[in-house]
Amino acid sequence: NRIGIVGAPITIAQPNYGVDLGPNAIRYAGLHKRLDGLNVNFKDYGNIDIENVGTNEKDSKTNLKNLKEVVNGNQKIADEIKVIKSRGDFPLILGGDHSIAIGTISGLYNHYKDLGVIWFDAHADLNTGETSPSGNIHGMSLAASLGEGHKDLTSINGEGPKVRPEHTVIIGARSIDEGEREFIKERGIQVYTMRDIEKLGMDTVMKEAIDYLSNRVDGVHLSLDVDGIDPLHTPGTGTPVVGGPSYRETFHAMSALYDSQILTSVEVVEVNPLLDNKNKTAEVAADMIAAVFGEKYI
Ligand code: DIR
Ligand code: MN
Ligand code: MN
Ligand code: MN
Repeated sequence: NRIGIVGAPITIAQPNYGVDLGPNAIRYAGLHKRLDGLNVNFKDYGNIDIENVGTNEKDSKTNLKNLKEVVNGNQKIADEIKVIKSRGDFPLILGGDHSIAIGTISGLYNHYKDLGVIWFDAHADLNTGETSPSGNIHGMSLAASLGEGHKDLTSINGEGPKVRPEHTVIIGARSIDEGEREFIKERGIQVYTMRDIEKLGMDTVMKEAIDYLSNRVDGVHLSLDVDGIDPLHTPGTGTPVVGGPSYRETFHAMSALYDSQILTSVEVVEVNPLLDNKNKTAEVAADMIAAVFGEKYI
Protein backbone atom coordinates (compact mmCIF):
# COMPACT_ATOMS: atom_id res chain seq x y z
CA ASN A 1 0.00 0.00 0.00
CA ARG A 2 0.81 3.66 -0.25
CA ILE A 3 3.31 5.30 2.11
CA GLY A 4 1.93 8.38 3.89
CA ILE A 5 4.80 10.71 4.80
CA VAL A 6 4.43 13.34 7.50
CA GLY A 7 6.90 15.61 9.26
CA ALA A 8 6.62 15.86 13.06
CA PRO A 9 8.94 18.73 13.97
CA ILE A 10 9.07 18.75 17.78
CA THR A 11 12.45 20.02 19.09
CA ILE A 12 11.68 21.13 22.66
CA ALA A 13 11.87 17.68 24.24
CA GLN A 14 15.68 17.86 23.98
CA PRO A 15 18.14 20.70 24.51
CA ASN A 16 19.45 21.48 20.99
CA TYR A 17 17.08 23.46 18.83
CA GLY A 18 17.09 22.50 15.17
CA VAL A 19 15.56 19.02 15.23
CA ASP A 20 12.42 20.77 13.98
CA LEU A 21 14.31 21.18 10.69
CA GLY A 22 14.83 17.41 10.46
CA PRO A 23 11.83 16.58 8.23
CA ASN A 24 12.84 19.05 5.52
CA ALA A 25 16.52 18.09 5.83
CA ILE A 26 15.53 14.50 5.03
CA ARG A 27 13.40 15.68 2.09
CA TYR A 28 16.31 17.80 0.79
CA ALA A 29 18.47 14.69 0.99
CA GLY A 30 16.32 13.30 -1.82
CA LEU A 31 13.74 11.19 -0.02
CA HIS A 32 11.06 11.48 -2.72
CA LYS A 33 13.48 10.59 -5.50
CA ARG A 34 14.68 7.56 -3.58
CA LEU A 35 11.14 6.30 -3.10
CA ASP A 36 10.34 6.99 -6.77
CA GLY A 37 13.37 4.91 -7.68
CA LEU A 38 11.98 2.01 -5.67
CA ASN A 39 8.70 2.20 -7.51
CA VAL A 40 6.74 2.61 -4.31
CA ASN A 41 3.65 4.72 -4.03
CA PHE A 42 3.78 7.58 -1.59
CA LYS A 43 2.05 10.77 -0.62
CA ASP A 44 3.75 13.50 1.39
CA TYR A 45 1.31 15.26 3.71
CA GLY A 46 3.87 17.91 4.70
CA ASN A 47 4.70 18.91 8.24
CA ILE A 48 2.44 19.03 11.25
CA ASP A 49 2.17 22.54 12.65
CA ILE A 50 4.05 22.38 15.96
CA GLU A 51 4.54 25.29 18.31
CA ASN A 52 8.10 24.88 19.55
CA VAL A 53 7.94 27.39 22.36
CA GLY A 54 9.87 26.14 25.35
CA THR A 55 12.64 26.71 27.83
CA ASN A 56 15.55 24.66 29.09
CA GLU A 57 14.24 24.69 32.65
CA LYS A 58 13.04 21.64 34.55
CA ASP A 59 9.78 22.02 36.38
CA SER A 60 10.62 21.75 40.08
CA LYS A 61 7.73 19.39 40.80
CA THR A 62 7.78 17.06 37.81
CA ASN A 63 11.47 17.28 36.80
CA LEU A 64 10.19 17.63 33.21
CA LYS A 65 11.00 20.29 30.62
CA ASN A 66 8.18 21.75 28.51
CA LEU A 67 5.63 19.10 29.49
CA LYS A 68 2.55 20.99 28.32
CA GLU A 69 4.06 21.96 24.98
CA VAL A 70 5.39 18.45 24.32
CA VAL A 71 1.98 16.96 25.13
CA ASN A 72 0.23 19.42 22.80
CA GLY A 73 2.59 18.61 19.94
CA ASN A 74 2.21 14.87 20.48
CA GLN A 75 -1.57 15.12 20.59
CA LYS A 76 -1.43 16.70 17.12
CA ILE A 77 0.87 13.94 15.91
CA ALA A 78 -1.44 11.22 17.26
CA ASP A 79 -4.41 12.84 15.49
CA GLU A 80 -2.51 13.02 12.20
CA ILE A 81 -1.39 9.38 12.44
CA LYS A 82 -4.99 8.33 12.90
CA VAL A 83 -5.94 10.24 9.73
CA ILE A 84 -3.10 8.63 7.76
CA LYS A 85 -4.06 5.16 9.02
CA SER A 86 -7.73 5.72 8.21
CA ARG A 87 -6.70 6.42 4.62
CA GLY A 88 -5.02 3.02 4.54
CA ASP A 89 -1.54 4.47 4.17
CA PHE A 90 1.66 3.07 5.68
CA PRO A 91 2.84 5.87 8.02
CA LEU A 92 6.38 7.21 7.57
CA ILE A 93 7.03 9.91 10.15
CA LEU A 94 10.00 12.27 9.92
CA GLY A 95 11.11 13.75 13.26
CA GLY A 96 11.53 15.78 15.19
CA ASP A 97 13.07 14.66 18.46
CA HIS A 98 12.29 11.23 19.87
CA SER A 99 9.42 12.48 22.01
CA ILE A 100 7.31 12.21 18.84
CA ALA A 101 7.14 8.45 19.37
CA ILE A 102 4.64 9.16 22.14
CA GLY A 103 2.31 10.69 19.57
CA THR A 104 2.91 8.21 16.77
CA ILE A 105 2.50 5.13 18.94
CA SER A 106 -0.61 6.60 20.61
CA GLY A 107 -2.06 7.29 17.17
CA LEU A 108 -1.27 3.75 15.99
CA TYR A 109 -2.63 2.16 19.15
CA ASN A 110 -6.28 1.66 18.13
CA HIS A 111 -5.34 0.10 14.82
CA TYR A 112 -3.72 -3.00 16.31
CA LYS A 113 -4.58 -5.57 18.90
CA ASP A 114 -0.91 -5.93 19.85
CA LEU A 115 1.55 -3.45 18.39
CA GLY A 116 5.23 -4.39 18.47
CA VAL A 117 8.01 -1.81 18.57
CA ILE A 118 11.61 -1.96 17.39
CA TRP A 119 13.52 0.85 19.07
CA PHE A 120 16.84 1.37 17.27
CA ASP A 121 18.74 3.79 19.49
CA ALA A 122 21.94 4.41 21.43
CA HIS A 123 19.63 5.09 24.37
CA ALA A 124 16.72 3.21 25.91
CA ASP A 125 14.42 6.23 26.35
CA LEU A 126 12.97 4.53 29.41
CA ASN A 127 13.32 7.38 31.87
CA THR A 128 10.51 9.01 33.80
CA GLY A 129 10.49 12.27 35.73
CA GLU A 130 11.71 10.27 38.73
CA THR A 131 14.73 8.71 37.04
CA SER A 132 15.70 11.21 34.33
CA PRO A 133 19.10 12.85 34.76
CA SER A 134 18.15 15.58 32.27
CA GLY A 135 14.42 16.27 32.39
CA ASN A 136 14.36 15.94 28.59
CA ILE A 137 11.22 14.16 27.49
CA HIS A 138 12.88 12.63 24.41
CA GLY A 139 14.59 10.29 26.88
CA MET A 140 11.19 9.15 28.23
CA SER A 141 9.15 8.31 25.14
CA LEU A 142 9.47 4.53 25.26
CA ALA A 143 8.61 4.54 28.98
CA ALA A 144 5.54 6.69 28.26
CA SER A 145 4.45 4.32 25.49
CA LEU A 146 4.73 1.47 27.99
CA GLY A 147 2.49 3.40 30.38
CA GLU A 148 5.17 4.73 32.75
CA GLY A 149 5.75 8.38 33.56
CA HIS A 150 3.70 11.53 33.86
CA LYS A 151 -0.01 10.99 33.32
CA ASP A 152 -0.18 13.67 30.62
CA LEU A 153 2.37 11.70 28.60
CA THR A 154 0.70 8.32 29.08
CA SER A 155 -2.88 9.41 28.39
CA ILE A 156 -2.72 10.73 24.83
CA ASN A 157 -5.46 8.91 22.94
CA GLY A 158 -6.58 6.98 25.99
CA GLU A 159 -5.06 6.24 29.35
CA GLY A 160 -2.37 3.69 30.00
CA PRO A 161 0.11 1.59 28.06
CA LYS A 162 0.03 1.60 24.26
CA VAL A 163 2.62 -1.18 23.91
CA ARG A 164 3.59 -4.09 26.14
CA PRO A 165 7.17 -4.57 27.33
CA GLU A 166 7.24 -8.10 25.90
CA HIS A 167 6.42 -6.62 22.49
CA THR A 168 9.34 -4.20 22.62
CA VAL A 169 12.86 -4.75 21.26
CA ILE A 170 15.68 -2.22 21.71
CA ILE A 171 18.65 -2.48 19.33
CA GLY A 172 21.97 -0.64 19.51
CA ALA A 173 21.83 0.53 23.13
CA ARG A 174 25.08 1.73 24.67
CA SER A 175 24.05 4.53 27.00
CA ILE A 176 21.53 3.31 29.54
CA ASP A 177 20.84 5.21 32.77
CA GLU A 178 20.61 3.49 36.15
CA GLY A 179 16.82 3.78 36.41
CA GLU A 180 16.46 2.50 32.86
CA ARG A 181 18.46 -0.61 33.69
CA GLU A 182 16.04 -1.46 36.47
CA PHE A 183 13.08 -0.79 34.19
CA ILE A 184 14.47 -3.21 31.61
CA LYS A 185 15.08 -5.93 34.19
CA GLU A 186 11.73 -5.55 35.92
CA ARG A 187 9.64 -5.41 32.77
CA GLY A 188 11.50 -7.97 30.66
CA ILE A 189 12.22 -5.81 27.64
CA GLN A 190 14.31 -7.48 24.93
CA VAL A 191 17.51 -5.43 24.56
CA TYR A 192 20.35 -5.96 22.10
CA THR A 193 23.21 -3.82 23.36
CA MET A 194 26.31 -3.12 21.29
CA ARG A 195 27.96 -5.97 23.13
CA ASP A 196 25.24 -8.35 21.93
CA ILE A 197 25.55 -7.03 18.38
CA GLU A 198 29.30 -7.63 18.47
CA LYS A 199 28.90 -11.15 19.80
CA LEU A 200 26.04 -12.25 17.56
CA GLY A 201 26.45 -10.03 14.52
CA MET A 202 23.71 -7.76 13.18
CA ASP A 203 22.27 -10.42 10.90
CA THR A 204 21.53 -12.77 13.80
CA VAL A 205 20.28 -9.94 15.99
CA MET A 206 17.76 -8.95 13.35
CA LYS A 207 16.69 -12.54 12.71
CA GLU A 208 16.11 -13.02 16.44
CA ALA A 209 14.25 -9.75 16.83
CA ILE A 210 12.01 -10.45 13.84
CA ASP A 211 11.30 -14.02 15.00
CA TYR A 212 10.59 -12.84 18.51
CA LEU A 213 8.05 -10.23 17.42
CA SER A 214 6.44 -12.00 14.50
CA ASN A 215 4.52 -14.53 16.56
CA ARG A 216 3.47 -12.06 19.24
CA VAL A 217 2.14 -8.99 17.47
CA ASP A 218 -0.09 -7.91 14.59
CA GLY A 219 1.93 -4.83 13.62
CA VAL A 220 5.47 -3.54 14.12
CA HIS A 221 6.51 0.08 14.39
CA LEU A 222 10.17 0.89 13.71
CA SER A 223 11.42 3.86 15.70
CA LEU A 224 14.84 4.72 14.29
CA ASP A 225 16.79 7.26 16.33
CA VAL A 226 19.70 8.32 14.11
CA ASP A 227 21.93 8.52 17.19
CA GLY A 228 21.64 4.72 17.21
CA ILE A 229 24.03 4.75 14.26
CA ASP A 230 27.73 5.45 14.94
CA PRO A 231 28.21 9.25 15.02
CA LEU A 232 31.03 8.84 12.53
CA HIS A 233 28.21 8.60 9.98
CA THR A 234 25.60 10.73 11.74
CA PRO A 235 27.25 13.77 13.36
CA GLY A 236 24.11 15.91 13.05
CA THR A 237 22.30 14.76 16.14
CA GLY A 238 22.08 16.21 19.64
CA THR A 239 23.15 13.32 21.86
CA PRO A 240 25.72 11.27 19.94
CA VAL A 241 27.32 8.24 21.60
CA VAL A 242 30.48 6.71 20.15
CA GLY A 243 30.71 3.03 19.36
CA GLY A 244 27.47 2.35 17.50
CA PRO A 245 26.58 0.11 14.57
CA SER A 246 28.27 1.15 11.34
CA TYR A 247 26.50 2.50 8.30
CA ARG A 248 26.70 -0.95 6.71
CA GLU A 249 25.41 -2.78 9.77
CA THR A 250 22.49 -0.39 10.04
CA PHE A 251 21.74 -0.67 6.34
CA HIS A 252 21.78 -4.44 6.75
CA ALA A 253 19.38 -4.21 9.69
CA MET A 254 17.00 -2.09 7.61
CA SER A 255 17.26 -4.52 4.69
CA ALA A 256 16.46 -7.42 6.99
CA LEU A 257 13.33 -5.60 8.14
CA TYR A 258 12.31 -5.02 4.54
CA ASP A 259 12.85 -8.68 3.66
CA SER A 260 10.76 -9.78 6.64
CA GLN A 261 7.86 -7.51 5.60
CA ILE A 262 7.12 -7.24 9.31
CA LEU A 263 6.90 -3.44 9.54
CA THR A 264 3.63 -1.53 9.50
CA SER A 265 4.99 1.96 10.26
CA VAL A 266 8.36 3.71 10.42
CA GLU A 267 9.69 6.86 12.05
CA VAL A 268 13.13 8.43 11.83
CA VAL A 269 14.07 10.91 14.53
CA GLU A 270 16.74 13.24 15.95
CA VAL A 271 18.20 14.54 12.68
CA ASN A 272 19.48 18.04 13.51
CA PRO A 273 20.87 19.82 10.44
CA LEU A 274 22.10 22.75 12.59
CA LEU A 275 24.65 20.42 14.19
CA ASP A 276 25.57 18.77 10.92
CA ASN A 277 28.11 19.02 8.16
CA LYS A 278 26.52 19.35 4.71
CA ASN A 279 23.33 17.53 5.67
CA LYS A 280 25.28 14.29 6.06
CA THR A 281 22.98 12.88 8.73
CA ALA A 282 19.81 13.47 6.73
CA GLU A 283 21.50 11.74 3.78
CA VAL A 284 22.14 8.71 5.96
CA ALA A 285 18.56 8.89 7.24
CA ALA A 286 17.31 8.89 3.63
CA ASP A 287 19.57 5.91 2.85
CA MET A 288 18.12 3.97 5.78
CA ILE A 289 14.57 4.85 4.76
CA ALA A 290 15.35 3.64 1.23
CA ALA A 291 16.71 0.38 2.68
CA VAL A 292 13.65 -0.17 4.83
CA PHE A 293 11.49 0.19 1.71
CA GLY A 294 13.54 -2.22 -0.36
CA GLU A 295 16.66 -0.55 -1.73
CA LYS A 296 19.62 -2.94 -2.04
CA TYR A 297 23.18 -2.53 -3.06
CA ILE A 298 23.57 -4.50 -6.26
C1 DIR B 1 19.48 10.42 28.50
C2 DIR B 1 19.73 10.74 27.05
N1 DIR B 1 19.26 9.00 28.71
C3 DIR B 1 18.29 11.22 29.01
N2 DIR B 1 18.66 10.30 26.25
C4 DIR B 1 18.61 10.45 24.90
O1 DIR B 1 18.37 12.44 29.00
O2 DIR B 1 17.28 10.64 29.42
N3 DIR B 1 17.74 9.84 24.16
N4 DIR B 1 19.47 11.21 24.28
O3 DIR B 1 17.71 9.78 22.83
MN1 MN C 1 15.94 8.08 21.30
MN1 MN D 1 19.08 8.26 21.27
MN1 MN E 1 0.54 -10.67 22.65
